[in-house]
Amino acid sequence: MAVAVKKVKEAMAEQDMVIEVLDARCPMASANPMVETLRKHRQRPCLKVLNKMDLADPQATQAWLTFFNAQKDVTAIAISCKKPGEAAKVLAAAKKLAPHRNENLKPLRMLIMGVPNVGKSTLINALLKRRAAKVGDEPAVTKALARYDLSATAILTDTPGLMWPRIEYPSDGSMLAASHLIGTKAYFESEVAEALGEIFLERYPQVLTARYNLHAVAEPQKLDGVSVIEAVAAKRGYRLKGGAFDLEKAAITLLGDYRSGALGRVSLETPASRARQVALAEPAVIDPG
Ligand SMILES: Nc1nc2c(ncn2[C@@H]2O[C@H](COP(=O)(O)OP(=O)(O)OP(=O)(O)O)[C@@H](O)[C@H]2O)c(=O)[nH]1
Ligand SMILES: [Mg+2]
Repeated sequence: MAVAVKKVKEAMAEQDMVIEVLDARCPMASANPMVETLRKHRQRPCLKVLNKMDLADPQATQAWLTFFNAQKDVTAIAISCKKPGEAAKVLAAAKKLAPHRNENLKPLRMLIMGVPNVGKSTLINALLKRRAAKVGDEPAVTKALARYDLSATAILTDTPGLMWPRIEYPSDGSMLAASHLIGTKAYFESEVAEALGEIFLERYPQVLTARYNLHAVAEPQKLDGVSVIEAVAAKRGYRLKGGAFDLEKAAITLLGDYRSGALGRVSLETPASRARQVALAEPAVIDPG
């Protein structure tokens, strides 16, 4: 990872702009703060691509686009790399963001950055219209920087997914893990599923009720992340030998249902929930009078 960071830092000097791929379901939790630091240091504009929009809540995505588009030197768009033709939007927006490039003489050089498994290489393949970069539904598929000439006027550089040393908010860690943006060895599925259950209880309780018959396991006011997992186990008939719920298995099912889109188009955060999260985490200011 340290080597990859060093290489990306070096590469930034020879790029005109950054295309930062974010997960539309959790755009801020999936934003590596290093991307902003590095690109600002070199004064490079940034196209934020909210990818996997096919899985995200359209209302939340719209709110995030408004949020990011208000930032300096930033354009934000939402796409689904898996839908044919959508990647073209990326190139059009990128060209607008760096108009100073004289297309005939100097090609536009775009550095694709983002956390693991967010869809960077899928985006590259969609732009190239061929399977040039290796992709896979697990973090850390791309191992090294790779340059792809899209045309005489556009060059793309794929990068390995980068994580940063310290995730400031624990809830960001849960969102990253739930969305399969970090490797399964780095967390306990039961803990992440519990956190995901809490988010769903707050944001989409009706989805849980419809799919897992939530109210069969507890009174509405007593529901928490664990009861969501219990509901999954009850609904699916996951039991251990003694008859207790197999919560481990149910946790994996809940995560799988979220990741596959079986729970519908859902987002784990919005600009408003993010603002609340930041406000709650801030230490209380004591007025010395
Ligand atoms: N549903 C959905 N899945 C997508 C989309 N874009 C990419 N994926 C899937 O996400 C997974 C990861 O894609 P990659 O392109 O390998 O991700 P990456 O960012 O290059 O990952 P690393 O190389 O590991 O950093 C694959 O299973 C893709 O099929 C999208 O728009 N929607
Ligand atoms: Mg990749």
